[in-house]
Amino acid sequence: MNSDHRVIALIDMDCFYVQVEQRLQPEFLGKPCGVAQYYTWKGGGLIAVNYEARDFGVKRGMRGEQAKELCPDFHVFHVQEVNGKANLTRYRDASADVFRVLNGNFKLVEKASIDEAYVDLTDDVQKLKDENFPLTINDFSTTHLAGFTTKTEDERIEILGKWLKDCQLDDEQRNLDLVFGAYLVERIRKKIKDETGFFCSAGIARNKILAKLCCGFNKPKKQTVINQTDVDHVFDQTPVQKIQGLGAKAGDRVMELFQVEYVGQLRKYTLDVLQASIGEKDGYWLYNLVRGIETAPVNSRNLYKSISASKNFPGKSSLDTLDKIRTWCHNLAEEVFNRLEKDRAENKRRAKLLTVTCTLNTNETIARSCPINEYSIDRFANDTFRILKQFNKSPASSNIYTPAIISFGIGAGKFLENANTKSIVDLFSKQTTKTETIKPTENTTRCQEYEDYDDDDDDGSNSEDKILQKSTVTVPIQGDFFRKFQKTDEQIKPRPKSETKTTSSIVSFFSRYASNENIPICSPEKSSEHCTTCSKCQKSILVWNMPEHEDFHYAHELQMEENRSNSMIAPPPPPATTKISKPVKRKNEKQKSNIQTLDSFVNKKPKTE
Ligand code: TTP
Ligand code: CA
Ligand code: CA
Repeated sequence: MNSDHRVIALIDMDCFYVQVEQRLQPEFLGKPCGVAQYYTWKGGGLIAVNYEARDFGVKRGMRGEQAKELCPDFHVFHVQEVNGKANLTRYRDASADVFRVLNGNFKLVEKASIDEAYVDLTDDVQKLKDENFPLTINDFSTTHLAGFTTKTEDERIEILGKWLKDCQLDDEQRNLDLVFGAYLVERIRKKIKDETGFFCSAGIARNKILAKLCCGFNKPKKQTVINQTDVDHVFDQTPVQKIQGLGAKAGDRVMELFQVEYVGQLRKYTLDVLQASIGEKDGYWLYNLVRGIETAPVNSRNLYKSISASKNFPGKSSLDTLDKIRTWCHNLAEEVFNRLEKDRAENKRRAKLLTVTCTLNTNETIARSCPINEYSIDRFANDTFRILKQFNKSPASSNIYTPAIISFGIGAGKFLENANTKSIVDLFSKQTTKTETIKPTENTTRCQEYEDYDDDDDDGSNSEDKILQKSTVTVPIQGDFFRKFQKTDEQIKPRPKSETKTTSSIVSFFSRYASNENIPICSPEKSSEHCTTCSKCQKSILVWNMPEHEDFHYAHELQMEENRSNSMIAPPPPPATTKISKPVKRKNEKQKSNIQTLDSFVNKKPKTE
């Protein structure tokens, strides 16, 4: 399929956690509210703020008390705590409600984070087109066009009216599919609201990157379309870092290398120069992207890759006795167990690998894995305890644990799909009596996270004595990455065409920087007692956000993988000199609407819905 003819939507819930809390306590609907973690210093740090509060200048990362100074009526909800740690169950459940609606209505839905999803609408659009489905301006009550600023509802209707007419009259029908896509998204957003109570916003475009970009243009409760014919104009005003995949370091590098600020400025570079500068694949991807072409598919993967629970124990709260460690092994095991059981019932799969990550007060971070033979709190807790005990330097007879643990987490991953839930117990019941040996892997520190674990040979068979070692073993948190980064600084420079040569780097340019992209970090003080350092991006993350944070990495890594693989099969790019047609009307440009003629838009068949 020619990717340029796809219609992709990105649907993102508005101030999600706040809406989840308001659904439970509707008396707060319409009032300025936020969600804070714990009841700590100055009312806790805000991780979500609703739009009523944003009007007063309240922002994510502020303290509850600070918000109240700006907005005296501000109400703070607090993230639930179980066993002294934050519990995100109610947000995950609410997310599942939303995904149920999306999955019930569309075939291709990809979970991008706890509150956002990509939907490929191409086939649904085609069906509407085939039946000449009639549309009027009334079908687009919350739709906006990227690149057009409208101050009043009259202006919006005027511009939209012109858009509907132009799309219909355009012989090449470059934007017509987007009209139908926008209609479908108006409908599904209403359905989400009706069935879950939650408002959301959306972006509609020809590809995921454009859809993600424009989703944020008109929030909340609105949707934005980027016409393919307006991409140049929109990109001329889009800072490089606003593009998914070009945020953080990757974006910095691109801006520095090519001396650009806005995406549109990259159009002046030929394919050869881009490829010579940042590698064959990434250069090709970027060349196409700046022309509005991007082919990453929507993958209908809605499940978490791992289920984990973690907790920080800073300063005096560090775990320095075996008793404390045993207690917390049990608490975290219980959380992981409950979520795994729920996941098994809902998703018919089971996790094969348990990974324990822990940071000692020597600042060493350790990760060890062992097979999961059965879902059991005691089993998870015992395995975790056994792993942690291996790093204890105190005499075996003592209750003291040294060095003390300042953070640890348990994660279950490597899911076996379509697992027969009954047979899981049967499968392993005979073997549970055997003595399990969990030996430490080599004495490594600062390992990669378990998502990177690579045990391709494991097909769910249950080798009791199998010691699953981390294939990638040791990856220093700092060192290789930064060395590579510095090397890159020197090596990657735009070269004149005459000097260009194609390169095929194993580690592609963007994948080196990908992990810093659009990650839900919490901005409260980095020294916050509830922050932990993500070993993938080195950002300070609130402990209870780690599961979602990991999912963001996962989603992003997938995205980057797709970008890479798709750039190989993307259609050949147009020559650098190809002109892309400009939109006729621009920002603030008044256009005459003829609302009466809009009823004739697309077709005159009576509406059936
Ligand atoms: P977002 O979609 O980034 O934000 P939001 O839904 O609150 O607001 P918006 O209307 O601008 O989309 O994140 C979704 C939820 O994820 C958010 O409600 C709370 C949680 N979250 C964190 O816990 N920490 C973070 O750093 C971020 C960004 C989000
Ligand atoms: Ca959101
Ligand atoms: Ca989001």
